[in-house]
Order: sequence, then structure tokens, then C-alpha cells
Amino acid sequence: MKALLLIETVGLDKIINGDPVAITFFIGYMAMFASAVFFFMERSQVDGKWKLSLLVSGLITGIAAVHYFYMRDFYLATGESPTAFRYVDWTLTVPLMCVEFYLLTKPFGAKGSTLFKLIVASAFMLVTGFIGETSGIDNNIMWGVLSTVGYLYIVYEVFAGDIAKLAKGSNSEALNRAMFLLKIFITLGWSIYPIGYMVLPGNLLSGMFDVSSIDLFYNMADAINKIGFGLVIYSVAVSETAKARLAKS
Ligand SMILES: *C/C=C(C)/C=C/C=C(C)/C=C/C1=C(C)CCCC1(C)C
Repeated sequence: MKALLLIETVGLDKIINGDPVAITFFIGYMAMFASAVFFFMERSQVDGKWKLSLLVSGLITGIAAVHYFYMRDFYLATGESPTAFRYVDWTLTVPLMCVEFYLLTKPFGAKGSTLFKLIVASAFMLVTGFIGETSGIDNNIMWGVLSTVGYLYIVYEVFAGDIAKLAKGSNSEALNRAMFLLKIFITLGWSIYPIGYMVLPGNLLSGMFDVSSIDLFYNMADAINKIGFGLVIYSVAVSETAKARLAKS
């Protein structure tokens, strides 16, 4: 009896009752945590410049794990969307993903100004997105559209701007392979976020899904993008390290 009461107080009954949002918060937390451990441990297996890339992957998933820990508890306790935690997490991790693009292209001449542009665009995307999620029903679409401009700018940089030009000019097969996959992540993977945003009241998909399913979209997208993105970089790092060692021996 007492145990049941405790379970209800902390909201764990949501898990027992199969609330999919609660379950994805649990799985998301565990997956981010495990990935962070993996990326940190694997740093020792790769050569010089790749260590920093894997460190950043570990930081992205590690920062997300800490936020999932709090977001999970917030959701269990209140049943509401942990919007503020979500945006704090993204404000830290999306710029770090921009750093990953920068690190990948740096050996081929990427400049700080490219990184700066990506970070400004992501900050714009997230600030307008946060205002859209918290300022109510009336201007939800307008803020979403503004945010999408920031998003599309990042897509542009990767497909046709500085990052694309550097990758093309590099003649590095490994980099071009990684870029191919990362492009899929930032178009298909990242587009899950605006779709989730559209389930909010007043937006285009409102009523088609439960409002709480916004977290289902975001949790799924985070797992795909943060862990998948890190794994792409990991696989390039491993294959480039092997190639370099073979050339030396
Ligand atoms: C690890 C977290 C990542 C990669 C988060 C990415 C978030 C987005 C690409 C969010 C985009 C949004 C729009 C394009 C419009 C509506 C508002 C947002 C912020 C959900």
C-alpha cells in the first residue's frame, strides 16, 4: 500500500500504465548515458585530431543525459512538457553539433567565422522556437516559421555554403562519406522537431496528435540525432585511424 502510494507520488505509475511519453524519457536517459560512456571510453582508440571530435560527441550525449534525468522526473511528477529543460539542453547541444561540423572540416580550412555563423543561426532557431512554445496559441505559427528560417540557414551552410565547399574541396573520401550521412541527419532527422512543434495548439497538426506527443517526437528525434550523429563521427574516426596506422606500418 505504502509502496504503491510512493509510486504514484513520484509518478512511476505512468511507466506501469504504459505511458509512451514516460517510457521514452526513461529510454532516452539510459541511451544518452550509455552513449556518453561509450564515446568517452573510445577516445583512447582513435588518433590525435579525432579525440576532440569524440570528446564533443561524449559531451553532447552526456549533457543530454543530465537533462533527460531532470526532464524525466519533471514529466513523471507533473505530466507536463519540460519545455525549459528541453531548450536549455538544445541551447548547449546544438552549438556543439555545429562544433562537430567545424572540427570535421577544420583540417581542410574551416574558419572560426563559419562556426560563428552556424552558432548564430542555431541560437536564432532556438530562441524563436522557445518563444513560440511558451507564448501561447496566437503567434505559434509565426514563431515556428521564423525558427525554420534559422534551421534552413544551417541546412544551406551544410549543403551549399562554407561547410559544403570545404568538404568538396577536401578530396577526403572519409569526410565526404561522413558529410553524406550528416546531411541525412540534419534534413530528415532534424525535421522531426518542427513536426513535433506543429502538434501544439494553434499549429498545423494540432488535434491530430495528443499535445503530450510533442515529447514523443522530441525524444525520438534526440535519440536519433545525438547518438546517430556521434556514431557517424565515431565510424569515420575509427576508419581514418586504421588507415593512418596502416600507412605508417
Ligand atoms: C540535440 C538536439 C537537436 C539536434 C535539436 C534540434 C532542434 C531543432 C532542429 C528544432 C527546430 C525547430 C524548428 C525548425 C521550428 C519549430 C521550433 C523548433 C525549435 C522545434
